[in-house]
Amino acid sequence: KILIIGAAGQLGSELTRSLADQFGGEQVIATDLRDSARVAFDYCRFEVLDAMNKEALRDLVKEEHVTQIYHLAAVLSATGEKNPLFAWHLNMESLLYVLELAKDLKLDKIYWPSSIAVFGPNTPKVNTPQFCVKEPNTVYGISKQAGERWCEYYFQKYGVDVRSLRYPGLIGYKSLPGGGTTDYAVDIYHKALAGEKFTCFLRENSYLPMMYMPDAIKATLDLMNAPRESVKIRSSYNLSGMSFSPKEIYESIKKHVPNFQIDYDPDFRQAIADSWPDSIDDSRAREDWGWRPDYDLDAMTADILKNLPNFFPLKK
Ligand code: VAH
Repeated sequence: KILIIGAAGQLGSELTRSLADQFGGEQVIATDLRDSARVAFDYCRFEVLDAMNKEALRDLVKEEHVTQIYHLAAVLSATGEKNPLFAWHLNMESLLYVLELAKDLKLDKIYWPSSIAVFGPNTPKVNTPQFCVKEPNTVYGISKQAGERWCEYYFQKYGVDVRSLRYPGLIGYKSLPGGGTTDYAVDIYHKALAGEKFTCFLRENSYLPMMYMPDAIKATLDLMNAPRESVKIRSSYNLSGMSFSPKEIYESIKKHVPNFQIDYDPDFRQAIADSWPDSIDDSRAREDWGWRPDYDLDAMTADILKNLPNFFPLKK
């Protein structure tokens, strides 16, 4: 059975569906902190689970004969800066519980998401390489870098088959903007469709690596379904879809919504964005397990503008 921790989050709500499609809903146990999330999981089992409750996690894994865990629960970059020690504690302790469990119970595979947030101000900004200086200056980035070290340690020392991707900013239409620095690129579509002006919390020329959610899901399943020996990087793979600035995504939307207006009012998240790369070299993911993105900015914009109104019916 497949257990997803944090299934109600931005990535989890879409990845859980794809895992149920691949393995069958009866093989998937979606868990999240909030019982209110249950309604979204009518196609698989749902259980309330606090990622910090290691006893409850162990009991669930043993009782249900779980063989794979997708550990998606984490505090994201912007929210993390408001509560650093809580973010560190949740992001790190919960990962260690999962890795220990995988070692003790010899679980088949573990998935844990990393992020371009592992890179810092002195990382090469353009075509950031797989191996380079990483001095993240956000708690989220520090926890992702430390998490990558622990994943590689548990693989090398105990043979735990844990796999990871350094996601760029993920953009989808099936969840509302969250505590991420890249979530301006989710919110902008909602504002465009609501006929409202969009105030962006980043500067117009803030280039960031981004990815449309269907590509992120494809990359995750491709990595997890790859033969063990082809997964040569056990920290976390660089992954790239596209790079764009707020100005560029605005222009892309404007082709469909001609009178859409934007203005820029950078806040504390600008410093976070400035510490991250502009673009990512994901050649190792392409070489090792055949990664290829499908979506560019205009294809993503067309797909979101078409589908978002059905998912979040516009307030009349
Ligand atoms: C965040 N969406 O903004 C996440 C992601 C690269 C950004 O890790 O925190």
